[in-house]
Amino acid sequence: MDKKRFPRNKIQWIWDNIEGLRGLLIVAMLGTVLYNAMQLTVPYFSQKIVDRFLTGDAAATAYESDKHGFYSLVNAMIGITLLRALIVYLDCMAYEHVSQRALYRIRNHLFAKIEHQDMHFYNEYRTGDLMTRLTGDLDAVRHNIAWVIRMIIECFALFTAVSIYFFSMNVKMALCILALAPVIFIIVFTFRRKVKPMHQLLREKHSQMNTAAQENISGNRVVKAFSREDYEIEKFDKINRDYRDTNKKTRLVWVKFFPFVETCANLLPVVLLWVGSTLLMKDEMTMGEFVAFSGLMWAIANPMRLLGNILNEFQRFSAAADKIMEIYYSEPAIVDPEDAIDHPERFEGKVEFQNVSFRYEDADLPVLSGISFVAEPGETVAIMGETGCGKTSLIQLIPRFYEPSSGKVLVDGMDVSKLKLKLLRTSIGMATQDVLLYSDTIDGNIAYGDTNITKENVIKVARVSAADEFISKMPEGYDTIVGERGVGLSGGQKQRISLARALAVRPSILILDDTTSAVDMETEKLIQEHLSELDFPCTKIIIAQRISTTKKADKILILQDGRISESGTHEELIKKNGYYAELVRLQTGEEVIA
Ligand code: DUT
Ligand code: MG
Repeated sequence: MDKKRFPRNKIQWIWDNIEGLRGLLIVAMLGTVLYNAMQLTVPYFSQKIVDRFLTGDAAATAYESDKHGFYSLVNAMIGITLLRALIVYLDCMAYEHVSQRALYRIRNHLFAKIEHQDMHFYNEYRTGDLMTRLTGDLDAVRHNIAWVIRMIIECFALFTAVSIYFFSMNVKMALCILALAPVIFIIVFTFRRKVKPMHQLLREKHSQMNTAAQENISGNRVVKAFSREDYEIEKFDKINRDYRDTNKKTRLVWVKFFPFVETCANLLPVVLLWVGSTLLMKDEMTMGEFVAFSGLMWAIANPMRLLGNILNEFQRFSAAADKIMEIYYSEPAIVDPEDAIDHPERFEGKVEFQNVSFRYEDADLPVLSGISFVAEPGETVAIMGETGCGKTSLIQLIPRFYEPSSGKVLVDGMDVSKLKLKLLRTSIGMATQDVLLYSDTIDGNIAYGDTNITKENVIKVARVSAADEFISKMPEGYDTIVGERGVGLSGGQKQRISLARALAVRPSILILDDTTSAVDMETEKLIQEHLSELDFPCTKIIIAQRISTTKKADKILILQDGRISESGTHEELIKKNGYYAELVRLQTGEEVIA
């Protein structure tokens, strides 16, 4: 995404996210200026001590006649050093506090953004990449607030304070020392230009590595099944090596520039000695001033040396912030329309498709074309068709996971795109084709859509789904914790829990996508019977492959190449002697009479 499209720049973005702590950050920044300015005091007092007590004509008697003056200077030096340490401590605490709060806030915001995204977003972004944004990238932002900002201020404050002090002491000497500054700036800014794309690349490699690890961990069963561990380890090694090399290359950019900066920094004492001794000899500078210059030379040299590191870290932040802001400012395409229709009563459950066509955003050809049908309230509509014909795509248009390219999907006569999304989706109970259960108890999984549901009702929907029996047999019954993605359950058991979860919300529209495909025929028959006797009105849209599941439906739709090729009841379709009749022949082994 083009970063110009972000409504705020990076600094404004951070500013937005430290609301409530902006005062503290400003105080912290002033604190940084203060403790750096305080660096000057020790050399200042040293200069006074040298000039008054150690050099000059009166030096021999000065200490005896003004012991008090001597010790107050020494005590002031000690006092200020201790005070400075305290300020540095408080200052670091303040930056840490602000950065952690900003991090917390941005992380929550990002998570909410990701949660509200539409299907298109999830098709586009890989889990590993999103995880990188939520972890490594965010840490770069924290580091930027806690360290980079502080260091930038530190360098500038120190450099400026020392420059002013130098000029106030001795203009000639100051000019000679600071003459090197422009050279440093040229070096550092050339470096910045070179290192910027490197950090973007590095960030990309990091994300690739996380994605590879994440996919391997969640897909380890496939790896094991095909005994591809060595292959995956080798593949990961390549990505890891790639990351290492990019990391090294990025670090090496500074190594190329460093000798120049180092030479400049090392030239400073030479300049001091050379020019300083000339000025001393000409009596244009006191010994105390010379000591002060010498004692503060590091305050000019250090910022020079640190600049590369600071810029490196800033570029790392910049690359990470681009990635985070992309999500931070992203908006899902499917949102509540203005004046979204809220519908306080329960939907009757009429579902209507009016000449609907649909194409995935990244695909050339439409998946569905000219789909029209009506499911009256309480009816059961079965959708059949060979794999990949568009069944799942079709039902995903009802809860508005995707938007049709043309035509309309209506619920109770209202266009779904005009309805409040939350209302629409809470009225639909859906059991998706690949079942995903959470690492929670079975009870918690079934009650996912309605956390206020009573225990009796959980058991009731589990009975309807023919799940109660196997759940009761488990060691801890409904309190048994199922692992990530439902580890510990069979495919058919997972499907039945997923059906119970869909039923638990007592939906007006129940959508089942191949939900009983892994359940044995006997149990499936039982489920079908239970579904026809639900104690709440409900329109059912059922995708299935088995005739036994669909036979009793009020309407059967046959999808072929994204179009409805046949529709009608079991008997009507047998009479048509088309795809459905062929399916019956194949599945029952019986010759049906057309
Ligand atoms: N498709 C995409 N992008 C997606 C999902 C599917 O391009 O995110 C394509 C693949 C397929 C067509 O759409 O060619 C229809 O897919 P769908 O999942 O709707 O097919 P299905 O009828 O549900 O197949 P199955 O019986 O295997 O579940
Ligand atoms: Mg499907």
